[in-house]
Amino acid sequence: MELNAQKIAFIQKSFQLDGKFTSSETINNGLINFTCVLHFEQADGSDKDYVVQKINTNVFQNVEGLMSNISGVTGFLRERIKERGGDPSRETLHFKNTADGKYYVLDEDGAAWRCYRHVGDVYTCNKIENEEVFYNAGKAFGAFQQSLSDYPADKLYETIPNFHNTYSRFLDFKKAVEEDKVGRRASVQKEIQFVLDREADTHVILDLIASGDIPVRVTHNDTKLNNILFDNKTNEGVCVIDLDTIMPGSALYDFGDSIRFGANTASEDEKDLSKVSLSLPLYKAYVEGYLSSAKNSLTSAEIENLPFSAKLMTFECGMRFLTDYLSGDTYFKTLYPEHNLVRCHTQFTLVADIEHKMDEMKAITMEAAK
Ligand code: GN1
Ligand code: MG
Repeated sequence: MELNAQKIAFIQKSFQLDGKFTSSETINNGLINFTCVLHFEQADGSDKDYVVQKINTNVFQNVEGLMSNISGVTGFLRERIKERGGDPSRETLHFKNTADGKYYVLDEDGAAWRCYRHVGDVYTCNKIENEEVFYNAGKAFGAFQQSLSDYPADKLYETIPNFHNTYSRFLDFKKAVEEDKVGRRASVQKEIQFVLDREADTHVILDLIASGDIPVRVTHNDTKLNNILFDNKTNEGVCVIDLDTIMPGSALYDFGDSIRFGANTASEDEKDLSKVSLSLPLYKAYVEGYLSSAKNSLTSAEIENLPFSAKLMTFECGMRFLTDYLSGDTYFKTLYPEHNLVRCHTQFTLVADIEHKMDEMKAITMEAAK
């Protein structure tokens, strides 16, 4: 998808952006929203850059609720950042509002758009080349969770109900198997069995939450490596982005999802499964970084379950890819017909590898938590 001149003019006017539009680039990191950067030349010759997103309203049906969460959370973070002497213009997102004070605008086709200031001198990462960067990712997500520890959870609208309720995801999966909408079921019997064999895992964290052993916190819920901006010079994680799924949840969901994506030795859609494995050095780096900022607020049940959460979040994501494959690829963006199945295979290969390495992961976690 490309933005045409008419759409760019509409966005510029709606969000009252100064300057003359010069160029744009699409960012292909996310599997849900459309994202691009727009450059505007200012009267003094300098550039002002904005990130513009078309919100996927198939996934986020209440845009008003979604954007009210995001403006609430970024406003809250801005105050925390100022208190600790940080730079709020780089360390949290700054959404632009429209003339009537809204943080999104609907175009003539009813599509919802939003816009935030581009943060400069940073990079994003889809694959970790160096352990220090992954340590910094853990530190940044741990600190993000800490900063939101006293955010009033009752102010948050649940943007996607049961987002990391793995049991409810399992029921959705079984329904997709039963319905077999696009006739793919017969070709994925092995994958279906892989899920069925692990049903017991799907309610472990839910049970711990229900018994009160694990607290409900305000969590990010989509802690992929590419949802952090790293500083070009220091490699520190300066800003956590993609705030669409901030909801009450478990710290374990955030930890586990970071490992799923970032400690995989291959990409999320690698076709050569011999390249897919859980890197123990990367796991160690992330645990150490995460605990360096979050340890004091975690309960012992949370710490003990960090390795399991890596398995569970990888399993849940693989099951979601398989569910979408069985349902005809209606949720995640796909680039080719088997894309969701390829992603499912990488996730399940990683789950099996995590199962083999569980004892080592537990030992690393306990050592880092000392
Ligand atoms: C989606 O939008 P993105 O790419 O950051 C998805 C996550 C999945 C991830 C898999 C709202 O995240 O839950 O883990 O793809 N986000 C939503 O790559 O469903
Ligand atoms: Mg994202």
